[in-house]
Amino acid sequence: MFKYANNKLRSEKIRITIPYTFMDKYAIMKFATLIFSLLILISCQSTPTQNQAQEKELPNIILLIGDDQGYPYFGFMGADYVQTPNMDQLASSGVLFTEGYVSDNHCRPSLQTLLTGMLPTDYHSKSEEIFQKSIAGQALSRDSLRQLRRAFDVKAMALPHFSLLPKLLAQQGYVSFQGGKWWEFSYQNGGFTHGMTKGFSDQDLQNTGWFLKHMGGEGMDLARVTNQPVYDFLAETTGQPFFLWYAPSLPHYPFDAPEGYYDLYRDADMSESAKQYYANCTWFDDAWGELVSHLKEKDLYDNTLIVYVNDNGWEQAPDQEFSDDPMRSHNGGDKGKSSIYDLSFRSPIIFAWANEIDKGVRSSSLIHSADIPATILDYAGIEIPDDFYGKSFREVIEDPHKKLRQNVYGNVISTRSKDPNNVMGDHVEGYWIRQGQWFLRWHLTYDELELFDLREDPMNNHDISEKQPKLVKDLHDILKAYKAEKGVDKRLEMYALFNEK
Ligand SMILES: [Ca+2]
Repeated sequence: MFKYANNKLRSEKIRITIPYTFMDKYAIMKFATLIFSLLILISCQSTPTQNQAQEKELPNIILLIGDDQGYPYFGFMGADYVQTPNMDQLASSGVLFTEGYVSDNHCRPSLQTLLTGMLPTDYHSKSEEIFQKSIAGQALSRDSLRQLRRAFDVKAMALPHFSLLPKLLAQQGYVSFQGGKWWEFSYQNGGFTHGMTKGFSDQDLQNTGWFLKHMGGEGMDLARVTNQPVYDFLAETTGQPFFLWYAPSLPHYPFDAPEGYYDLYRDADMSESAKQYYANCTWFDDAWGELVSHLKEKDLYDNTLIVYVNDNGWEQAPDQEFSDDPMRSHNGGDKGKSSIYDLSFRSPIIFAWANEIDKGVRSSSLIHSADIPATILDYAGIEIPDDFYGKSFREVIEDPHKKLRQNVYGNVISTRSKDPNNVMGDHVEGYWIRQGQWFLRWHLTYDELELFDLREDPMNNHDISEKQPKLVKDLHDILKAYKAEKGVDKRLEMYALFNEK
């Protein structure tokens, strides 16, 4: 594990970080006070023995979520030019699904899937219904409607109406903590018992920097500044099974890793943007390694189910230089984030639990990120709600030769713009599907239908649709059926309303 507390730090934000040594002392003091309080509490109360036995059998659960981490850029995925020792350790300590896919090409909808087990299009259909009910019978001007709809979206007012992972886990006595990126207003709004993101006022939304509040506010300090709120939560809730949503905004922009991480790449034969991006990848890895050390120190590691997934893809090969490119320095290469290519959706997915799951297993089974919350509920002994799209992969984790999905597919409502100055992208209708070695992209708005052979062409550089008309038709038919079933994604109507005038 790397330690850079004494190095000269590169980012302004990090310069105000409390050194780890002080943090540790502070944590020990708080922990000692807490233990003392608990001892007093235990002497006054007795917990039913049955509850204690039941709680002991439940695993703690950590959902470890990367932000803009391209699937190739890990040591365990074969990238010897990126240093990710702690993630390599995690991948080898459980079952690694190398062919995992997330539900969208950018963060918010992809994270909503992890929270609700639903596809983004279904999530937004239900959200729209809830909004319509909330305004039923009111005569609203178009302007008032737009303002109400925007507030409803930004404050994630539909969310409490869904079957949320932390709330479901609470049925079995789990306490839960939200840390990191969080677009859903506050941790309480997502059903967590504890968390970092506190929400915001209407006034905050008028101020400069409101977008940072919208992205997660206080939560954005996780890993980039400190893991301490997580350690405080674990100390406060000792003895109860916990669910931890650990979603640092890393390796996401800004590429401002402390100098020690950048030094690992300084003399490497690679572009400047690659050095900066990989330094952020190592920063994520190191924060995770520090949390693992803490769990081991507190004897919590062996009974913790750890699940890793990233939110959306990213393209940054060692020789690609994006430093002076306004679009790609914020979004990476064209095949990654906010695109409709394999790299935009693919993520390694890892399940590790020292007490229960076999080590060193690699599976090429297709798995969807919506399967993660379903699998977590299965391990926690909780029934999977009917509105979940995801399925439990527990049987595949126990027997990795099994296959539960023949294909994975989905739709997106935004992609990169053809206008190089429009870094926010265009609202579009787009679909994608992975089956076997094939990836088909259907950008309906731009009238593009392309097929790629991932075995020959993992970066999707050579469209072979003309050579495989039957396969293209079959895959296209699956997507047409999906489109017919789902109808127009409600997000397109919502953004059309926002953009009126
Ligand atoms: Ca992201």
